[in-house]
Amino acid sequence: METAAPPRVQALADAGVPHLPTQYIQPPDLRADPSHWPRSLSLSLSLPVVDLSAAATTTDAVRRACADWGAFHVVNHGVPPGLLDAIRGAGLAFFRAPMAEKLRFGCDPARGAATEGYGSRMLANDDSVLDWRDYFDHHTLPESRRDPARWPDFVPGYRDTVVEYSNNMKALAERLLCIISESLNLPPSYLQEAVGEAYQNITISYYSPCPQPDLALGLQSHSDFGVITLLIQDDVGGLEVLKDGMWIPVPPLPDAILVILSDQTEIMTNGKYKSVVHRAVVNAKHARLSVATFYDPPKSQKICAAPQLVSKDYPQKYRDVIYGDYVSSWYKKGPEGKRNIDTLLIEQ
Ligand SMILES: O=C(O)CCC(=O)C(=O)O
Repeated sequence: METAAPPRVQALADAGVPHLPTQYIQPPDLRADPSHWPRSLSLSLSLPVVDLSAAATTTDAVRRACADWGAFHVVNHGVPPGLLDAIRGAGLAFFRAPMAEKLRFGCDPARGAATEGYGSRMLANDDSVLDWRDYFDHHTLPESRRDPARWPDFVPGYRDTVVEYSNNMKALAERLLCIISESLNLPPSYLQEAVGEAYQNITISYYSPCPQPDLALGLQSHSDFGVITLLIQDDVGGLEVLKDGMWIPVPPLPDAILVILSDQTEIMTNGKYKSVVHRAVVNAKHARLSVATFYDPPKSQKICAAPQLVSKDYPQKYRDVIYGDYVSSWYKKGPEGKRNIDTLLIEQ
């Protein structure tokens, strides 16, 4: 939940604070360690790129990427590059606008965690270390939740761009869920039907230049709690995924869209595909922008392992869960790593 007057990271950065305020200082074991970067680069570890136009090989490539990484880039995805530029441009225009304009669209503190609007704080509890990030969250699906009047009115074309982007991301997420289902020998519509009516939020994150980037995180380590996240970033870089205990940078790939598997997919696939832990690091010189589109079940939906993926040799890994309960517990505990999904583990 937002406090009445949340500190805006961008305001701190614009004021030129020379040192990182204490609330943003991560404990040493959670800080980004630049010494990891050359190591992962020298191992040439980089996220798979899947060509969605290569029909013959796409399913196999998705299977490998989901099993090995829980994340992958897609290219030739059918979303016009101009639309990717437009949503990034709209976001940038919002964050570059005067603070007074932005504050007219501030998150409503009375409506709890993850409310729609301009925010700076992910969790309700005040004592957690804060992310060096501001964001704008849009509720975009189902259409009954979509109210463009809650989105900025001072950036020309902003609202139309968000609507068009939302529709394109819905179509792409559905297409990907078909391919992911097929990659597990499930009927193509399996995952989409198991999810039910899609809930979609679009979060534009803005990471201001940070006075002491080695002490802070733009966004702390987490796995997403829904089904699938589609992410685009600008050309600055800062996203990292955790693979085999090592943080691997995910440099921006022009016009590609990053697919991130989230916790409900891990539950539905009985752990055959894992949600990926990721975080955003910051830097001293450049602001960075990303746009994350979350595809989630309704809060009332019961999520469980696909029966076809449960056997004597491969028993059910996670307890069934009502999605709304999962989200509440995520917000109560905080994201740190994947400990939320771990609470559903069934002792074997
Ligand atoms: O900014 C990024 O690259 C990561 C964003 C993200 O992980 C999120 O919004 O959940």
